Amino acid sequence: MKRVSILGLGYIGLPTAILAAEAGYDVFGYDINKEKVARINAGDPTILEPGIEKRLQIALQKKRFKVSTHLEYADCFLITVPTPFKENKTADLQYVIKAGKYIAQRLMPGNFIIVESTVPVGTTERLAKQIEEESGLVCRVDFFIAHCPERGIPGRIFKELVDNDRVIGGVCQKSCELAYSFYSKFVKGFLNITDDKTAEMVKLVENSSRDVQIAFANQVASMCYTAGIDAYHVIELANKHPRVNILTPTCGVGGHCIAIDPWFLIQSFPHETKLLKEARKINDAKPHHVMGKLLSTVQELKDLGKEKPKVLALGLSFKPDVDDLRESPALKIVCELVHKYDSFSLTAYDPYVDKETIAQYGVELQPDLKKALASHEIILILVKHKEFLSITENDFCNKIVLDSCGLLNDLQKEKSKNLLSGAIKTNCIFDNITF
Ligand code: SAJ
Repeated sequence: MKRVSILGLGYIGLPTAILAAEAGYDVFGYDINKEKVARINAGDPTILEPGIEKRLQIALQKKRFKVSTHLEYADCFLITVPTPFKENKTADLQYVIKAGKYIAQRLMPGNFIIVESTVPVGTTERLAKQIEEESGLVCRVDFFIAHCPERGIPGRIFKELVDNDRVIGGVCQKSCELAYSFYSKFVKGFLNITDDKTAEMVKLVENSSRDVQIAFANQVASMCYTAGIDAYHVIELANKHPRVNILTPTCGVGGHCIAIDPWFLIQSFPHETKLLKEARKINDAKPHHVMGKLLSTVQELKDLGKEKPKVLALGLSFKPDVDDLRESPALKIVCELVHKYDSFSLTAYDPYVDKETIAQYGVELQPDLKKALASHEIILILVKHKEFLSITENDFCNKIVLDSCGLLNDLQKEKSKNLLSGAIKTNCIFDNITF
């Protein structure tokens, strides 16, 4: 196995392509987006990930990696295309199906296909049948296929793709062997061998498990809010138990994985997924709770005679310390507040996203954190970027601070107990602590 074609050069496809090139494969990246292809070929990775720019440029210079809108013949085809869901919350497999079509046009006897995209249980088998029909080749005889779901978190992709254990789900022994041989060149984690359906299920239960755990954290937060106690402090103390690990309540669950993958199980197993549906409902409701809290705070301020309060939203990406805006609850909250209401003005600050990108959403981005804090009355903390740990007592003095992700608790821990004593009121969204 020498030549590898990777279909879909996004958050997983591109770093995987670079790792494969570094491991000595001749890697051909394929993407339908012409602009992206041109930028990647010019050494611009198009995504923010520590070290990616340099590693991409080296792979290009060494001629180990080429990117095109044309799919190259290869020994191994790797599918890393997105699998979003449709309006009715069922999996939209159009990109996987199209990837299968393109591969079928190039497939040669002995070739091998890996599906890394997250898919409903049974998809790899159906894709194998589709490719058999379209290529005239026979699966398990002429070509081989495995589902090997990715396990990488934006912001730490290179480390996680190398260090994490993986699951290799082949449709037959030879498929498992080929996938094992491909990954063993650059993965240090353990390569667990299983069948395709098991691998599909493993990936979906991993992400669904996280969604359920986040929903639990969000419910803890709601209970603490009603009880008038600090949820983040409660969780911190509960987590000191050796077998308890409650996650962090936030303004919602975003990204392309955790909020979507449970639906692939709900679609396939409607009677066995009551807990998953409830978790989705709880997590999807979070942005609305946050907006409700902001609106009532604005009203309180107006009742006190403030004409048009100025709100600063901190953080827009879907999670801390990344530029990724996909399905971001913070962005959703900010867009809805900006476009639906004119009783207050709202601008945002996020050190990871650029002004032009955010302007497309009709949102104004502040260039300087400290100046922005000084010129706004209400601070709505949406994402806990590490840069916000530089906020001091003075910055929050005489501000109304609404915290939806536990930054205040971290600031308080990081510095001193009385750090935020200057704030006139901190209506932490799901904790009711006044510092
Ligand atoms: N979130 C919370 N509270 C938490 C943790 C996360 O509200 O305590 C929110 C985040 O703010 C974010 C969303 O959940 O909006 C998802 O973030 P995440 O960090 O949990 O996960 P992703 O989407 O970046 O990546 C997940 C990972 N899966 C698991 O941790 C089980 C990653 O390993 C997968 O590779 C990825 O999905 C994927 O592509 O499937």
